[in-house]
Amino acid sequence: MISFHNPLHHLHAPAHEFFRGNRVDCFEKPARADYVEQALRQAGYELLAPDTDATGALKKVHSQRYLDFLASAWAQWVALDPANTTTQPFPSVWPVRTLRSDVEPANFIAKLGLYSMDNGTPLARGTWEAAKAGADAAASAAMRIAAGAPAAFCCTRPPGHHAGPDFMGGYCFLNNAAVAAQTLLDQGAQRVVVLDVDYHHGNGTQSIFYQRADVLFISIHGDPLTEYPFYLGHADEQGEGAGLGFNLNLPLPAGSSVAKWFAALEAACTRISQYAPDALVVSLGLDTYVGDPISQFALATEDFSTLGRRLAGLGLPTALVLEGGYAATELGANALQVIHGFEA
Ligand code: Q9C
Ligand code: ZN
Repeated sequence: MISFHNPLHHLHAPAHEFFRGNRVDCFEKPARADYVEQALRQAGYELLAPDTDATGALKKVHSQRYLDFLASAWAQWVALDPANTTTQPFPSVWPVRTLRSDVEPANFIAKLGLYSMDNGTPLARGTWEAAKAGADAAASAAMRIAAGAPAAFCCTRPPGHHAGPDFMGGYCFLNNAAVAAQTLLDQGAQRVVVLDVDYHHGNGTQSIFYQRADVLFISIHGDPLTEYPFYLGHADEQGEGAGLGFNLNLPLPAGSSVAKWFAALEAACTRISQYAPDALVVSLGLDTYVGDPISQFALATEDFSTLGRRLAGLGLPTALVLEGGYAATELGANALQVIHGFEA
């Protein structure tokens, strides 16, 4: 399978995040992508550098003011105090119900809150450069399948599926899967499916495409009543306006069995075939793994091969985009199983 990597992912290396009130080492760390790249290279895959500029697609899935903020955020942070180069900004105030989000404040931390859904998405010196190169990698994978390749894999971090039209969240800044889907549409696809199999609901992707019929979004995830992102991902969210009927959420209780998970995958595949899309983008979160430190499903490494085989069975040009997965040392083996299963 054609595979792209993000040669700049190391530039996004925040030192800590918040977990239950404490500052802890980041779960979403550079070693994650390193392990995946290493596993792929050992198995004989070449990792290509991005060859497509995602800027055009980014402007269609994110607001300009959000993109402008993200590109300049680190410089704004350091401008407040030169000593800020050795620390990270975190938001502390958000425009929740009744507060205005149409006026961008001048205060940097207030801007950071405006463009964030949580305080769990640390922004660091090279975040923009890394996230942009990741979006380029996702666009590059989409371009290959648009040009006739049966499948392409995009190994990147930071992940993307929690990033919405104008906000970051859940370790995500730019929505790589949305960029891939938009790129396919821009290359002539009429209908694209984004299937999100990350443990966490892909709220950003859902929100980006919620009113559109040209992208069917389907997500299998831990029930948001108890799992992040909490405020989206319920079964009654079916899309709105022209997008009504083009959003399918399949939440499962935390701790659900592997059999339950694959039953949900079958329901997703049935809907995908009915939609008859031109292409498929998979938000490939591997945090459904039994050993994941922050998630509660139970897939074993061999189950990822079954997933890959089932996805291939849809018979669609497919771009696989890495999302979450925090059992870093096993991430390479798990990603490789999906690819091997797909190619079997
Ligand atoms: N601080 C993805 O898998 N909070 N994001 C977890 C630990 C957010 C996961 C609690 C989890 C977001 C792409
Ligand atoms: Zn996740």
